[in-house]
Amino acid sequence: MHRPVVLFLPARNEDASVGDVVRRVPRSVAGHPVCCLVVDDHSTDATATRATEAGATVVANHGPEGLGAAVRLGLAEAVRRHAAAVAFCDADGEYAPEELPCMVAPILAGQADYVVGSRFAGEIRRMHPHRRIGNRVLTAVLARLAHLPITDGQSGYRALSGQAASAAEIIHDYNYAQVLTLDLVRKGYRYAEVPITYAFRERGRSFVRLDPYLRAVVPAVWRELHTP
Ligand SMILES: Nc1nc2c(ncn2[C@@H]2O[C@H](COP(=O)(O)OP(=O)(O)OP(=O)(O)O)[C@@H](O)[C@H]2O)c(=O)[nH]1
Ligand SMILES: [Mg+2]
Repeated sequence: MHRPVVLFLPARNEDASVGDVVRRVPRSVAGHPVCCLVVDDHSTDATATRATEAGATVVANHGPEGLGAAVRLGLAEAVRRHAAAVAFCDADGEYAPEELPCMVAPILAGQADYVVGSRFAGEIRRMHPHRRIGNRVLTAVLARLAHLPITDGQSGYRALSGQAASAAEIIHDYNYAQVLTLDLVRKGYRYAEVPITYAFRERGRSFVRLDPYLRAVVPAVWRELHTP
């Protein structure tokens, strides 16, 4: 019996889109059954119900803890299920679950341990201009810190080998984007990018606000870099 590929969706108040995203997840990838999890943080809407109706398994944090904490839990659940590969993407429809096979292919082939779906190497159907600039600037900083030709430091579509998932440490609860990459690269895991398609969310509400984002991310990156 093949080990599963786990795809988890962090979700907070995404009942308008989560069901559709779950239904589009492939049933299997390269002979591996796909297990779809939704990591819900006590959403105040029908996220958990819509996710369950669509066929996902819902796992929950103890309270609203943040996106970093949600990804930490998703990775732990995938490790517990002995996943051959684990991927995650937003539940808001910005990323295509149909692209899961491309995301995990370098991992299943043994060529990479950590794959980031790059919107800038792929196709961006819609992204606000200020977001585009912000992504470019933060990506340039991350590429420099990681000493890698990273083209999309803030992508919400990523995949890890089972080993990388069990070694990954996300040092703050707020988000994962930069600290997860620095953590895995510094531990020697092999990084790869694949081009993906992206379209800015049409429904629901983003958790990203520039000021709190930078206030949380900048000190966390500093701490990550100074952790032996
Ligand atoms: N479980 C959980 N999920 C969260 C939390 N905050 C955000 N999410 C989910 O994580 C995913 C990414 O958050 P988004 O708000 O879409 O962040 P973003 O993609 O950078 O911002 P947009 O481009 O505006 O969508 C979405 O599916 C959210 O519902 C949280 O505290 N807990
Ligand atoms: Mg999003």
